[in-house]
Amino acid sequence: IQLKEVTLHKLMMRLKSPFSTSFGTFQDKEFFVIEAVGESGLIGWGESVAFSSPWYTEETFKTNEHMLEDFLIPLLLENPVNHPDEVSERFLPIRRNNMAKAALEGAVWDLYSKQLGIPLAKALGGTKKEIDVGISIGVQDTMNDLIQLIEGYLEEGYKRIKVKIKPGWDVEVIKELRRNFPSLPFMADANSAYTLKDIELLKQLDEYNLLMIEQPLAYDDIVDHAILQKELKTPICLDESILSFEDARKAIELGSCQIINIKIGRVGGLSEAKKIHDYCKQKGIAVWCGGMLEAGIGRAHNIALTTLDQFILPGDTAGSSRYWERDIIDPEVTVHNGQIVVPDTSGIGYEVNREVLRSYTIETKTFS
Ligand code: OSB
Ligand code: MG
Repeated sequence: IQLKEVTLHKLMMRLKSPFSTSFGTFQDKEFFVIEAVGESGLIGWGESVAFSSPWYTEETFKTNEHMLEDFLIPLLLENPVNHPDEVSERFLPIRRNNMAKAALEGAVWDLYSKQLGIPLAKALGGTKKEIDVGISIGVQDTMNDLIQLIEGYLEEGYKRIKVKIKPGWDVEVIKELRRNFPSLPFMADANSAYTLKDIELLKQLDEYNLLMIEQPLAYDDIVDHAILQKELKTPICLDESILSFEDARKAIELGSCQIINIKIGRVGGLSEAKKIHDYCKQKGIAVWCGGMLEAGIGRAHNIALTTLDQFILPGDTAGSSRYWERDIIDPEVTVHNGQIVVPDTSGIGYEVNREVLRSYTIETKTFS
């Protein structure tokens, strides 16, 4: 695979409704669509997932731009790669900046599978024809708002509900939800809002039969999570703490979690995501695919990854209409009975709609 030209499309898309977590609220999403043109003339698409502020990890939309322009794109234009797995190897001299790396690597994976004429899911080794999905709901103003939202999403068929919690919006909320929905498969995501000082509060969550509690403690911790897991019946799922295969191996070894949320951007690309998946399968650790409020291209990559067989729990990859007035792909991603049908055409399996893409574009830059 030799890239002839890479275009960065700088986009701004507004979420239909703001999304709140323990660390902040999102509404406008700035990101890059990466268009990588191969020597064959075929096009691979990638999407950067860092947000505008460094709240979730240290990366931002602007650090992604800097890394892509000044380091990553030049490294790939220089020489061909034989396989997409070589992209992350080529990027090894560059520390972290995983979301920038993943955005470009994703475009190469799409191009590679298009050159082979097979779906990206198949190129990754995935076999599922449809995937199960859940939905992640941000912190709401009132309990009533939250209950109504959940009822709506259950009607749409989502297989599990994730609610965001934070100090002051936690035990009471979970208790009320369990009272209202006695058999609902649901879970809580704290996005690192607690410390071990809150252990009594976190232990109270054990009473509500949650599927898991996601990232309760610090974003860079695996030691305290291991201490906490010993005190809880509820499985801990790590998100922010897992940035690589090595992180996953160490967390599993320490007993810091029983479940891992794999996000392609957070771990630096599809090749690393697959490595983590394979290791978790070997160790009997369940995984699911997390989300970064992606537009259609990122969503398509998530769908392809989720076809791997250790993705045994429903992920956060909801339908396009949960986020956007009009997504940038055709067809848009739709969910029926809590499932997304995996496309069977080559590459990511969705067409980028140029007209819609242009309508959200602030700037484009081409490198060759
Ligand atoms: O922790 O998984 C998270 C959104 C923004 C930042 C972090 C997270 C989330 C979500 C939403 O939970 C996932 C999605 O619907 O894309
Ligand atoms: Mg999370």
